[in-house]
Amino acid sequence: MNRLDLLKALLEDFAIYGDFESVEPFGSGHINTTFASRWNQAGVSVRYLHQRINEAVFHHPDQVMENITRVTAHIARQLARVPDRSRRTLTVVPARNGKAWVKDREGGWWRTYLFIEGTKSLEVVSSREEASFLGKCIGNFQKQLAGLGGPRLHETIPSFHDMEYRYRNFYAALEKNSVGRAASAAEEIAFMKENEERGSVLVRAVRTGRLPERICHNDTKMNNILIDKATSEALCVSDLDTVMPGTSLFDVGDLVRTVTTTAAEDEKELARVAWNAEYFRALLSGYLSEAAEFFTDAEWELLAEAGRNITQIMALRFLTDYLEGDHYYHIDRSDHNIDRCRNQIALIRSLDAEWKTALDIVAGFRACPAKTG
Ligand code: ADP
Ligand code: GN1
Ligand code: MG
Repeated sequence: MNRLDLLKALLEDFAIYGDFESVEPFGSGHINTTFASRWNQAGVSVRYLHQRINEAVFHHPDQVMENITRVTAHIARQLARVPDRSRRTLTVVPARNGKAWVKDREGGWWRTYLFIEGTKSLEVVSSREEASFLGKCIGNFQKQLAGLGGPRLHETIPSFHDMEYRYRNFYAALEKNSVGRAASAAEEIAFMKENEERGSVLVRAVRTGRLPERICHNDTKMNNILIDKATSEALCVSDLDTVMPGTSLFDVGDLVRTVTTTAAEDEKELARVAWNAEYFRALLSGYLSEAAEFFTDAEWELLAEAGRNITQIMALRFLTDYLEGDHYYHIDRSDHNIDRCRNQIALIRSLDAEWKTALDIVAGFRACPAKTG
C-alpha cells in the first residue's frame, strides 16, 4: 500500500471536522513524507498538513511528538494576545483518542497540523529584508523557548550536530565503500580530511561547557521557516522534529549556510555558489536584535565560525550518505548527494575567501549591538 492510501485510511482518526474533499503530496523536505488535505467545514474550505514521521531517522516518534507538543503549547501561550497566533506557531491537531499521532496499519506514525495559509518558504534569498526577517524569526524562537519549564527535552537524534561522531561515520563509510563510490569523490574526501580539526571547534565548546546549552531548533535551513506572502515577514518556524538541547550557534549557523548563499543547496553549477556578505550582515542584524541580549562572550567569539561549521557538517553528511548509497536523504537523481556536498564545499571556499569581512561584520555588531534591528 502506498503512503497516500495509508493516510487516506486513517484521516478519520484525527479530530478534524467536516467533509473530506482531497489530499495530495506537499513540500520539498528531505526527511518526512508530507501531504496536504482539504475539508469542507460548514461551507468553508480548510486545509490540514499531514506527515508520516521518518522512523529510520527518528527512532522514538512518541518522544518527537512529546517535544513538539510541549514546545508548540509553550509558544502559543506566549502569543496569547498576539494577532494571527495560529499562523505564528505550528498547532498539533490531535487524534480522536487524544494522542498527538495516529498509527497506520503498517505501523507508520502520522501527525497532523493546522495548515498555515498564505505562506511560502524560500530556497534562495533575494533581498536583505528577507535575510533580516529570517534571522529575527530564529532569534525570537530561541528567546521564546528559553523559558520552557519542565524536564529536559528528549534528544530526538543523539549527537545530531556532533562533528566528531559525524567524522567517525564518514570514515566507516569510506572504509566500507559499499557501493564503490569513493573514487568518484576523491576531492571531496580530501577536503573533509583537511578540515577535520577545525570542524570540531563547536562541538568541543559545547562539551566543555564553554558554550551554554540552550533549547534550539537544530534544523533552521530557511525552507523550514514559513514566510507571510503578503508582508514577507518570517512568521512561523516549522519542522520541529529536532527541537532539543543544543547551542544557539547551531541555529544561526544553519541560517548562515542557507541564507547567505546565492544558490540553492543542490545547485550543480558551482560558479553560481557564492557567499554574500550583505545577506550575512542583514541576517545577523535581524538575529542579534533578539539574541544579543542573551549572548555570552563564547557565543560572540564563535559566531563567525558557526556558519562555516554547519556548512561543513552538512557537506560531510551528504558525502557520507553518497558513500553509503543514499539511504538517508530523499534524492531525485543518483548524483544528488554528491552535488549537494560539492555545493556546500564551494560555499565554504567562498566564505573562506572573505573570512576577514565575516569577522569584521561580527566584530562590528559585538562592539555596537544597538546597530541591530
Ligand atoms: P521535512 O522534515 O521533510 O523537511 P517539513 O516539516 O519541513 O518536512 O515540511 C515540509 C515543508 O512543508 C516545509 O518546508 C514547509 O514549507 C511546509 N510546511 C510544514 N508545515 C507546514 C504547515 N503547518 N502549514 C503549511 N506548510 C507547512
Ligand atoms: C534535512 O528535514 P529537512 O529537509 O528540513 C536534515 C537537516 C539538513 C537538511 C539539509 C533531521 O532537513 O539536518 O540540514 O536536510 N534533517 C535531518 O537540507 O536530518
Ligand atoms: Mg524541512
